[in-house]
Amino acid sequence: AVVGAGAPAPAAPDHHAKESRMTQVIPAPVSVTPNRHGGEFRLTPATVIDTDRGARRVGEYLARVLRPSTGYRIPVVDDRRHGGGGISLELGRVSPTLGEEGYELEVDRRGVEVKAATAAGLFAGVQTLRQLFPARIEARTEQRGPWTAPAGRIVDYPRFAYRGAMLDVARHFFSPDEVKRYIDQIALYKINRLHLHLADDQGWRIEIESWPRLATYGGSTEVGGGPGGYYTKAQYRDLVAYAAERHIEIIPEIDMPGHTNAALASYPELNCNGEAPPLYTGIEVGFSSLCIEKEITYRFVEDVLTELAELTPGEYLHVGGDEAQATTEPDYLKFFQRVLPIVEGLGKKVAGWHEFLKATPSTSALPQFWGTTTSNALVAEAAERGHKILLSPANKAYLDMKYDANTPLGLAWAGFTEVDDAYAWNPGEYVQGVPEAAVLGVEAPLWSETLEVSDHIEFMAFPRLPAIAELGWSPWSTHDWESFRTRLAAQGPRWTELGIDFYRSPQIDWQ
Ligand code: TNX
Repeated sequence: AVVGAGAPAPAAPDHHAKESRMTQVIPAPVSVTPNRHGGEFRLTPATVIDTDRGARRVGEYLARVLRPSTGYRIPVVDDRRHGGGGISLELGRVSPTLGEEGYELEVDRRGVEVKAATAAGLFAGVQTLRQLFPARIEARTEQRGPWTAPAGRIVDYPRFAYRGAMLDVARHFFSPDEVKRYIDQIALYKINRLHLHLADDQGWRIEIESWPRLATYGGSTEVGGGPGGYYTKAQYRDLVAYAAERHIEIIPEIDMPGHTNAALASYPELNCNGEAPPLYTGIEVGFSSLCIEKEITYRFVEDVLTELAELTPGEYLHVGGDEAQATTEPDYLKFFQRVLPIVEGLGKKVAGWHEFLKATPSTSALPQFWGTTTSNALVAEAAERGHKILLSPANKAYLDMKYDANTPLGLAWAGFTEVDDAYAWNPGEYVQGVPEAAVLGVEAPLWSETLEVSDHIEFMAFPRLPAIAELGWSPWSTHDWESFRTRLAAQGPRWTELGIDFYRSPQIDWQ
């Protein structure tokens, strides 16, 4: 329609704003059907969350999101007889196409109903529901309502099983509270794996009882020479449980045989010459290696991985394997031919940076592709042999790359990565010879050479993490930059409420 010149655009009626809220969800759901006649659900002081017994924790989680901003009591009950009129989280029979993590979400005047086959599915539905309420629902202090969600129906399930984030706690140490903060943030976008890079040249961050100096000495500093730190086993178990409550599995990585200076500095006997190097606080890579010919190296690896497996309910242990420039090629192969069976013996699957494919692990092993080109023979051959591949192309998914030349944090070796770069690739046909069926999923790594505090994590992860999360969750048919940038703009006020210090990319018309 032609709007008269100079006439101000008419204010959108309220229900239009709410209808559009239904289509502003990130990651984009499989199908969104706003109610044709409008209508909305409204939280009131009488609202109750009604859950099945097996979904009680999801109900509690949702209540903890909704209580501070609304100031309502929002009790969580598992009693169908209370008469409805609230939010119901139902485990039960749903269409098999929803799979393990899918959900149906129905909003009408009387209530909200989320249905799924598993608690994970309900949890995903709850993340969508949060985004249907006004942004100030995320505030941690009491706000004014009205607390409305638009009526309609969403049916949703993920494209890929693995939707990951990685945090490097080795270059700079992040406290358990900082890690929990990031867990809360990534859960919003249906990320279901958190890979923790627990050891590198600059620091060893997990208590290992059989080799105690790894943490107490090897963890005593970080890039720049700060005090570093490490997680005690109790703290680490608590992180695993915290993540699990948010349906996120933690994948621990001990990088080897390179990236091991912190271990080599802690125990002289791990060095071929028997001498411990000093601790390292710079940001070079590729200078350290475990001693391949010493038997004690394998006792060390076995002890460490055994203790790590005990701390890990999840299916994977990540053994690194990247940038082993200080290890000869034959030594590298020899090393992994000893180490891979150790992981299998612990009943875990092995994950590694894609170089470890040189050692031809069994097809249950998960290679993580981090290259900057779309052709990689090792990875294509692995897909051909039957490996599933995890995709973290550095020039797309590395959250530590600078956005542009003015970004004060981050590195630039893989190029600048603006929001559109992070969003503009299709994991299902990205690496030559790796078809969609061979892709387990995507992961957005955040290396911390330049990052010291939560603010820094947030500035690099937001808004690119939601871009990678959408590539991992949403069907390719929903992929659309214009739609994404509009939906991203609507996240800004939510991040402000959550205290997330995000990068105001000039590509987005922030609300
Ligand atoms: C490469 S990618 C690394 C890390 C660095 C990162 C910085 C990979 C598997 N290794 O050691 O921290 O670049 O972007």
